Amino acid sequence: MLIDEADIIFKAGHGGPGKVSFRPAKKGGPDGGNGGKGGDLYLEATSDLSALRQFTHKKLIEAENGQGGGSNKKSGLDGSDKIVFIPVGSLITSKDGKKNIELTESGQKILIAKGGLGGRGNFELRSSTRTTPMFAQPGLPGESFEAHISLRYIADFGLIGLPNAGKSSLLNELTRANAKVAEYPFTTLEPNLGMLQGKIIADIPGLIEGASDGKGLGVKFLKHIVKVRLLIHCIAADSINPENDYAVIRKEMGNYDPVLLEKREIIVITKSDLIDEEQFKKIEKHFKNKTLLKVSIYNYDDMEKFKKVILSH
Ligand SMILES: Nc1nc2c(ncn2[C@@H]2O[C@H](COP(=O)(O)OP(=O)(O)OP(=O)(O)O)[C@@H](O)[C@H]2O)c(=O)[nH]1
Ligand SMILES: [Mg+2]
Repeated sequence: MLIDEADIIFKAGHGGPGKVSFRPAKKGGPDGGNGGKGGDLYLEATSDLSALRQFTHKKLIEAENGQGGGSNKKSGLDGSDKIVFIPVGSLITSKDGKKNIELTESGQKILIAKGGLGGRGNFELRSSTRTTPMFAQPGLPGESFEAHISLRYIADFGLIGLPNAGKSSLLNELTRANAKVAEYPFTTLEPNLGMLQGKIIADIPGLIEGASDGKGLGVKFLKHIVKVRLLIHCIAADSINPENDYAVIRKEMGNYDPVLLEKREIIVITKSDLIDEEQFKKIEKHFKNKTLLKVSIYNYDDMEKFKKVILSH
């Protein structure tokens, strides 16, 4: 199951305490060092959509605390920063609803909670009136951020179509994604994302008749199509009835939300190596006034042309 929501507390590191210490000599003055700073906590967007899974059992994520100061004016080590990977397209809302942060680009990094400052040791706390402080400062607590994270799919392009149409294969060819491909339907159970020249392509699990009523993997994925800028509707070249394949998907989209039917789309006849030019012409006749493209993952020129067409949108 794809986790697309999570409640989580992010806590930056606590500053380390300052040290109270004195030089061992007879009249030894104060020499307690400062505490180290607590680690900062960052969120970084990743193209791995399943990244929210890490929060299924963890509700609190903390950066490291700063270490306490030592004798001989030795400062404590700073706590190391922590980076938490969050799927691109996540919306992070603070529990009080006041802060909204969106991670829209893979690699984007934000500071979500700042580490607390270390406390000063008694060496630094000396002054002309207080030459031998018997105390030191505790470190300051790190910031904490109580967040609700919800995953939204903001892909530029969405590969849609019946199961087994070759959607994941296209994603793998176009991007460095490593989506599972197999010769049976419903291979893809959760959307996969890939990046093509800075644009995100989503491979959406196959839809079937009745999807809008919850059949197959159904509605869960129709909602993701809403966010996509261009639909790439995949139809297998060796289908018995390509026109019907197309109509089935369009019907489900319309049933779910008629707005989907107004989205820009291109139609791609996949696995075109399985048919000849004449058969393609026949298919073409059924899709007058539509942008139609044939593509085979085994044909380099096809793939290059396909890339150009989608990137021009
Ligand atoms: N001959 C040929 N076979 C292809 C091509 N593209 C994909 N296939 C095959 O078609 C089958 C289905 O491919 P997938 O990429 O898993 O299809 P899918 O649309 O992602 O399927 P689901 O995830 O089940 O919806 C696999 O056996 C692929 O090897 C192609 O261009 N030519
Ligand atoms: Mg697939």
